[in-house]
Order: sequence, then C-alpha cells, then structure tokens
Amino acid sequence: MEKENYLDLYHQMVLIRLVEERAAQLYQQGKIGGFLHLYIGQEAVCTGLISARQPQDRVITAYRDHGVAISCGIPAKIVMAELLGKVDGCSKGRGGSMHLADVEKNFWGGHAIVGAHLPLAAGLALGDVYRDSDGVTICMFGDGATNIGYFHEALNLSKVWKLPVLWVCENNKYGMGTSVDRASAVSEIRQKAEGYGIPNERVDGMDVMKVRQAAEKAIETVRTGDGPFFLEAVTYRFRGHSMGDPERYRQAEEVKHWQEEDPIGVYRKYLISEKIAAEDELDELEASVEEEVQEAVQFAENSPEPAPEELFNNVYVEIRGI
Ligand SMILES: Cc1ncc(C[n+]2csc(CCOP(=O)(O)OP(=O)(O)O)c2C)c(N)n1
Ligand SMILES: [Mg+2]
Repeated sequence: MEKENYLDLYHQMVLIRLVEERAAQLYQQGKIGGFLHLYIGQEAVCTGLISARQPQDRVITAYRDHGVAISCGIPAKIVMAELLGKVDGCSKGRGGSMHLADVEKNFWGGHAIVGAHLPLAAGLALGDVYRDSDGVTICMFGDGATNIGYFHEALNLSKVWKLPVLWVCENNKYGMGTSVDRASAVSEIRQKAEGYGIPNERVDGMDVMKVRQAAEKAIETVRTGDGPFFLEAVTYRFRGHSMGDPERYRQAEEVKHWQEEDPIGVYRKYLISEKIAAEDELDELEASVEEEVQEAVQFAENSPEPAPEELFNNVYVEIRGI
C-alpha cells in the first residue's frame, strides 16, 4: 500500500467514529427517530474488510450499518441526512439508521431483522453466478445472528450451490444483552462453518491491518475458488446495544479493558511506529474530519423533510441488470 492508502483507512475510521459520536448527540436531542445502533469500537472490521473488495463485490449487512455505509463510499453528509430522515439521505429519508443502502455503490443495506439478510446474500451471489460475474458477495452479521435458522439455511445452501459468498461474522461478544457464552453452543463462531464444510478463519477485529490482510485472502479464495468462505472477526462494541441500553449484562471493567485496544488507537500507534505518518500529521487529519462531520450535520439539518404526498413513492424499486 502507498502512504495515501494507509491514511485513507485512518481517515475512514476516524470519520466513522466522529459521525457516530455526533449521531448519539443528535439522537439525545430528539433529532433522530427510531433505533440507533452505534458501531463505535468495531470500525476496524468494516474499514479493513471493505477496503479489500473490488467494485463488483457486493456488501450487505445488518442494522449496525453506519460504518459499513461509509466504508462502501456513501458520503458522511448523505448518511447523516438519512439518520435525520431527510430527503437527501441515501434512502430519501425513509429508511433511517437501520436502512442505509446504495445499490450504485454495491451496498445492499442495512437490514433490521436478525439473520434475514443472509438468504438475500445467497440470492445476490446466485444472481452473480447466473450472470457469469466474478463478483463476491460480502455478507456481514453479528454473533447473535448465528443462532437463527436463516443463518444455517443460508450457509448450507451456499455450500451446496457453491455460491461466491464471503460470510463475515462480527463477534462483538454480545447479542442485544446476552453474551455469546450464554447463547451459543460453541464459543468460536467459526466452528459453525465447519458443520457445513466451509473453510474459515478467525481474525483480530480490533486491528485494521489484520482484518484487511485476512479479507484480501478470503475474497480472492472465494473469487477464484469453489464456494463460500467464513471469516470471524473478534471485536467489541464500546457502547450499548442501541441508545438507552442500561448495560446490566456486562461489567464496566470489561468495557474499559477492551477500550484499551481501541482500533483507532491501535492503528495510530502502528502508523507512527512504522514511520508511515507523523503524530502531527494524524492530528491534522483528525481536525479535518471534525470539520467534515460539522459540515455533514449542517447539510443534514438544512435538508428538507420528505413531503407528505411522497409517502407512497419509492416503496419498491425496480432494478435492471443487477
Ligand atoms: C428475528 C429477530 N429477532 C429479534 C430481534 C431483536 N434484536 C435486534 S438486535 C438483536 C441482537 C443481535 O445480536 P448480534 O447478531 O450479535 O448483532 P450485534 O447487535 O451485536 O451487532 C436482537 C435479538 C430482531 N431484530 N429480529
Ligand atoms: Mg453481537
């Protein structure tokens, strides 16, 4: 990678963090409605993973999707406008936090029902097989989703039909409020892929470089190979499941322990120790991201609300030649 590429990844991680910190404030001010699931702590996963994809590779995820949308190339101001339910949002203000999407950027959403997008990912990949495309469908989901029937149906079918899917489990140790240890029969989620004969790997999801390397390998394995691959990224969410979670299911010390491994801090140290960037250069970059987020909020606040007569428009969309 060139220096510019390293800095791009840093920029992206800081941007995701600051967008979400502002989103939390806007939520508390009542400017964002519905649910808001923050990705803070998990930024290295989407940043490393999606930086390794080619344009023909699709991405689909669950409701913890703000970081994924930014990594897929949706500008911060468009994400912010969607969070505020405004017409300039990527879903024209109808989707909100859990339904960010942009097909032009090969980002297929943002899905609120746990596990339900896994069969959709299998369908997208089947479409690519029909069209003779060499695209890989990257499907991200949580550890909790792996206890749901859809997960098992989708994994099974993907192996039987040799579908080009990269299954990526973000194991952040908890579902809504239940730890993996209490809800899952196996503690290493990748073991579930073994049951379907799917090759798999576990990676440190707090280290963007490690995620990127594992993702590059996994995506190429799927592209050139004979069916799906399963990647488990071990990570942690620093905030509650969604806004207003009292977090009675975990100890403050545990959260503090993981925060010492903040993925942005880990990467910052790496860039400095490898002499890729100097400290003041990274400080400047952070300051510019703060401005970018400020502008994004202004843009979103100034964007109009959808008009009432638009209510039934854009409920379904016809997409040709996907
Ligand atoms: C089918 C279904 N059951 C229950 C819920 C409620 N629910 C929302 S998120 C969630 C936990 C999912 O945890 P995980 O897959 O680990 O994702 P994370 O929130 O950790 O990113 C649950 C049970 C839902 N949205 N859909
Ligand atoms: Mg989880």
